[in-house]
Amino acid sequence: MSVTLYNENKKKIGRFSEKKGRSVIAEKLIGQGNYYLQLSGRGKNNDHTHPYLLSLALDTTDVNEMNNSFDYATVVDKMDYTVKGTIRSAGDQDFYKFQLAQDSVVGVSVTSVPDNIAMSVRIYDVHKKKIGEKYQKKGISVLADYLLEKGSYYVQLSDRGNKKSSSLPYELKLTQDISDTFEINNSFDQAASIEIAQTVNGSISPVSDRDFYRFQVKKQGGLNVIVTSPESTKDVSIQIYDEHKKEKKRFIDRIGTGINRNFTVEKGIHYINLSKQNHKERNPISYAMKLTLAGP
Ligand SMILES: [Ca+2]
Ligand SMILES: [Ca+2]
Ligand SMILES: [Ca+2]
Repeated sequence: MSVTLYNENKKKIGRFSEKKGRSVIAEKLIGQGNYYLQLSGRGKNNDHTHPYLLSLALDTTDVNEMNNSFDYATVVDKMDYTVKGTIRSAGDQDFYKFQLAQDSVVGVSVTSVPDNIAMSVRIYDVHKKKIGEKYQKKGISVLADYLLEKGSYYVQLSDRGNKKSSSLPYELKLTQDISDTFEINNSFDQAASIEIAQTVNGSISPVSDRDFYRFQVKKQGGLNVIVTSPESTKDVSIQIYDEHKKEKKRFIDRIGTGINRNFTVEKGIHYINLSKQNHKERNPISYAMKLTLAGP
């Protein structure tokens, strides 16, 4: 038996067939509208007087369908809100769209992943350019963080092999962290301007966060760098650059015990960069930093 599905324009959109005497059981994700089904024997000379039974069932439990493309993305307008969806047929793609009013660290968590689905999560910017991708083995939650500038973004969820399907819902949740007010400061060009003797409260987020600050030294002297983070035992890498972005100093210290370093700097613009050092910390490392300058 062969079963062919057509849309209302008589365009074939699916074909399912089985060997002689076998039932055909198939699923297809389709939007609202009119359709045709064509049933036939696969070969010639196989007519039979025995009637077949045809039944159609409709599953409309995933209220977000059909969100299979950017243009039909389901809008998620609340953070910390759980959205349920299903990867309901082979090749199903679920698109969601969200907006950020300010630069943020956005957490994307997909949990309750059905046992047979290897969940794939992709993030796109407003121009539909992919900016991140993460996936897991079958049945495993995907947790990812992204440092994003304000604007609109898309999340795409799918089975990694585009083959599996489940009627069980996954749970998608977006979270937003705006605690580091100096973000986004991940490059020299984005460096936040600070003053000597200013106390800077920042945070190194679990993503590939780098915190760049720019400061001016009015005359050559001894720079003292103090960074403290009482709650963290992790190693942090600190780099100092001159105004030509040339590295002048680099050290890796355990932040929890308090970092306190002194060295001589020339007059002029300098940059300092803090980042985490080779560890998979799942929590943000909040820190306080103060630079002071002693005369020659
Ligand atoms: Ca779906
Ligand atoms: Ca940061
Ligand atoms: Ca940063």
